[in-house]
Amino acid sequence: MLVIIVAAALHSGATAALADADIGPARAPSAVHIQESNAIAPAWRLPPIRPVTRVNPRLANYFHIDLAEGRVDHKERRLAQWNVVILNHDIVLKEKLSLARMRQTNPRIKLLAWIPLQGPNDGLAKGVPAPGDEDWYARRADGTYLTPHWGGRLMDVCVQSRAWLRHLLRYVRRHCLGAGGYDGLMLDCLWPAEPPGHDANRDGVHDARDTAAWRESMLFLLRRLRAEYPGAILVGNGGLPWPADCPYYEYANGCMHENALGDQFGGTEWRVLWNACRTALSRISNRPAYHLIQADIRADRRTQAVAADQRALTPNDCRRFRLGLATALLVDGGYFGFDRGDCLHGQLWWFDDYDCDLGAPLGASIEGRYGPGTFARDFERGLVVVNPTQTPVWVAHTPDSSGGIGGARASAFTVPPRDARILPAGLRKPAASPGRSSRTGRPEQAAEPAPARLDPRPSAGFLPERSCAQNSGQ
Ligand SMILES: [Ca+2]
Repeated sequence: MLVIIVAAALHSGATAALADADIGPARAPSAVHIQESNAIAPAWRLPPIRPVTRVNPRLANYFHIDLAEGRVDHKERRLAQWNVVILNHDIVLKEKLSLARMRQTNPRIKLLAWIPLQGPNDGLAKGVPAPGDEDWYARRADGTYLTPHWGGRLMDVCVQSRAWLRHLLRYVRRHCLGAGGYDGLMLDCLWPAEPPGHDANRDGVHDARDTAAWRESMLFLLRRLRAEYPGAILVGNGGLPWPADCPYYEYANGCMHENALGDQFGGTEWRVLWNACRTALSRISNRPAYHLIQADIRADRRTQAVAADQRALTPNDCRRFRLGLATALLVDGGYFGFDRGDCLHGQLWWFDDYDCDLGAPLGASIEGRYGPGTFARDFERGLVVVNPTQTPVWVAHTPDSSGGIGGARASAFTVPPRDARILPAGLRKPAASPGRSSRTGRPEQAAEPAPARLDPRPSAGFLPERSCAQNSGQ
């Protein structure tokens, strides 16, 4: 059981791709193609400890693994710099972390308990039967156990009248969602379907009835949680976001897109990120939406072993960072995180880009202002431009023009292909005329305002030339 506990604690995330090919040891570092000569000195640093007043960007920290780099001073105040923090309750107990102290630093913070559906952490392990005829582990049709790439065994969410999920509900009630506890849960491995080969209904064959049984068990969990905790934030992680027809959306606040723009879960293209984001947000109604865009350094065929020791970001890491961060800013309900990735989520990586408070959005995102296929969004104190196309986009300094960036005292700049820029500025006010409606973002969002005048006061935030890829020695 100890092995299982340790392995589960090391598990970060979720993937529906649980084929046996994924279960073997990590590839040797020699297989990784990283242009180290292009690597840029760290780019990240420890976050500040000051009270949080930032409105945008909205940030999420998937902080559930206890790593040496995460054992820092003022840990609560540093973690509180993110808007959403996902915490492993084992670590909270072990380090005596105070949720109240985090809320003192950031009164609007949302703290979610990490609930690993596929592998108990220490607290959840108590009371789980050992392997045997009466266990709660997932099996194939031939009776053999299913093993995930993080080790241990997968859990069966159906067997014995959903004994594992009932156990989990008792844990949540007792340790997570009581008074003074977490604001909600991040249900890891909340997959839309059973892992490949799992005989979920234990009838000796693997077929569509197993998918139905799996989903119904997950819906049982979600319905119970929503009924008992109507105001709780319930977010699930299925690796890639849930598909549009997934019934979980009815009860959840949203889902995570793990390894966004990375190559581990198959979502390298921006269009995958954008479509999934819009789909997920369109399915959330009657409660606050949380779509967690969790980008990381698992890209360019970088293995987990290499990601664990990475000390710098490559230009491509920085590009994906900017693209993910800016994309999250295009929508309401988008939250951005950036770390080492699957099985390594536990960083306090802070970037200059996070220090610029853009304020509130002045409207929905706008498609095409800076060229076909581009997206932009105006904020009280800045402008976001996303260029997912294959050609550079020129954003000109055009004072008082009808389609430009108002009176910003900034240099004109280029947004390279498949990249993004955020231009901070002084306080902007919405113009009186409503402008045309946006074709992007959430459908209920306000119409695009006419371009607003920018206060010429210089900003201390990150100008395009100071964004991630250009930083060094931070
Ligand atoms: Ca079956």
